[in-house]
Amino acid sequence: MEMTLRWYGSGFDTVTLKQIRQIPGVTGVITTLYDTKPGEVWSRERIRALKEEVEASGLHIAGIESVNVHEAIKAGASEREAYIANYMETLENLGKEGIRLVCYNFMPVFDWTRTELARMRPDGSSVLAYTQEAVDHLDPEKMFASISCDMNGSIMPGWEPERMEHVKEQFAMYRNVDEEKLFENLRYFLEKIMPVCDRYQINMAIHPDDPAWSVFGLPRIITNKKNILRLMQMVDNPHNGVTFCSGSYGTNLDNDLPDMIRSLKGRIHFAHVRNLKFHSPTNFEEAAHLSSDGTFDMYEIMKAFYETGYDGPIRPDHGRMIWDEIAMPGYGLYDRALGAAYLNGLWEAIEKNAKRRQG
Ligand SMILES: [Mn+2]
Repeated sequence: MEMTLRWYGSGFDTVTLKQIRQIPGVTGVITTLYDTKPGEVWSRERIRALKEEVEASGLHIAGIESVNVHEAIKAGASEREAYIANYMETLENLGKEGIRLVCYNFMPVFDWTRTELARMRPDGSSVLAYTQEAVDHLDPEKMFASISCDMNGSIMPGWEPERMEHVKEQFAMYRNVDEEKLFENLRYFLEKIMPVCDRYQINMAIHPDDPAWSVFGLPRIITNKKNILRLMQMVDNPHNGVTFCSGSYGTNLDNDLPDMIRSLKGRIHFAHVRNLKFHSPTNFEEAAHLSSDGTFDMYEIMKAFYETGYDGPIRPDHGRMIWDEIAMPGYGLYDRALGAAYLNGLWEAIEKNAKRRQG
């Protein structure tokens, strides 16, 4: 495994490459061209410039999060062919620059959903939180407004203003799309792009839906073990793989995270590891990474990665806002650095124990 940190790029991120380089054990970043829109082709020149900037700091690009999938592809609209062709061109350009990992999601209209971006915890830190009750009382357009008020001046991934302007049209696109149809559209997309992935050895890694159930009546499919295994079999190519995000699959307490990691052996190409604290099954907040601060057993999660021979990038996921840092909610430096150090510590202990047992 390689420990990495997500970085949004100069001009977008409050965290610098120099700071990331100083987190012990972090050798790579997971980054993106943050000012590109879904459906746009990423030019080779811009990818190379990003790569050179990262490498000049002593780090490297361990993967892209995300190359976003255009809504027409997800909804299966007639314009999808052109957008799939653009996506393939972007993959080709990434491949030519030696980038081998692309994270994406297939959530209709909304990306991840939280109902609070700064819930106060008893220790004075603030975290992202979710209650189903709040979503049930909100209309989708108000959701955009309340999220955008609270971004600390930043634009959060998946909540870009351009995207917000077209909520109603986007909902209309999914009128006839149920879960089966969404699976079919995803299969169609993956089958089209697999030849490019094969040529350049690019691992596609689908991020789970967050929360792992339907919101606002929209279909969601990347939510549990049964569905993700179905997707792996549907397009049975090792380049069709998974971003295992413990905090997203973990929103549904029925998901047994270590068991899922073991079941997906060989198909996990990227991992987001974080903890959640549940107050009820539909009311949770993002805790510190430490097991005792939340609901998940982080040792068992890391052990499952170790025991399945996982060798891809891991990144700590959303952190708490601590020590008066002002940053994009979930993406400050301090708590994610603590998360990286903690996860590295767990890994070292698991690895040394395993090697000693082997004698
Ligand atoms: Mn995630």
